[in-house]
Amino acid sequence: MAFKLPDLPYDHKALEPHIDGRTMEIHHGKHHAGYTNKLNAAIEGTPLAKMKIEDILKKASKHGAAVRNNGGGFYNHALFWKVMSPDGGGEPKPTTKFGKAMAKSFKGFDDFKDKFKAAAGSRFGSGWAWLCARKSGTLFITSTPNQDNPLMDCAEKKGIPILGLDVWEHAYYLNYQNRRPDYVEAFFNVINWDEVSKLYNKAIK
Ligand code: MN3
Repeated sequence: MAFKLPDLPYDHKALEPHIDGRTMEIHHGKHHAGYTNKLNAAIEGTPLAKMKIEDILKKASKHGAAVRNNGGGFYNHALFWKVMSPDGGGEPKPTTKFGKAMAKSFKGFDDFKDKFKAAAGSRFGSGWAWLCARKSGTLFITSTPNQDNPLMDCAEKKGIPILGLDVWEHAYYLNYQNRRPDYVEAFFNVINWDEVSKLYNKAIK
């Protein structure tokens, strides 16, 4: 097996009341596991089986729908679990490299929050909202449809994702039904800014 479903870094219920345990259980154990299994089936016996997921995604448009959708689903969810924590929330530390990049790229934390919420809210149907880094160190917000992400050659805006929010209905429907804005607002209570900061430092290396 080329790719392995990563364990959740916390208990299913750890993000309650913001994200409920049953949703996390199905989302990780069924949806993410499904993308992982289907990705492995799609690349089995091909040269892709020996490649890093990031390198596969960079040429996503060339590999066909199964690799694009399931490779994206595998990568996106692995990032999503990492950037959340029961100890999350608040704001990034202003003195770190990442904190300084945030201050440079947005007019304060509320400006960032408004723009991120707008990206998550305006994505029609299923997709993701992202905070991404450019190699130059600046940050930008974007959204992608389906399981696409900003690493992909077919993305509208390309960059290195350091924070992602799943806005597929399967991510919030049990607890929030049609109230996507409430789910997006709740996400801010569990963002693991220390991890996002680490991902930023890695991205600009
Ligand atoms: Mn999902």
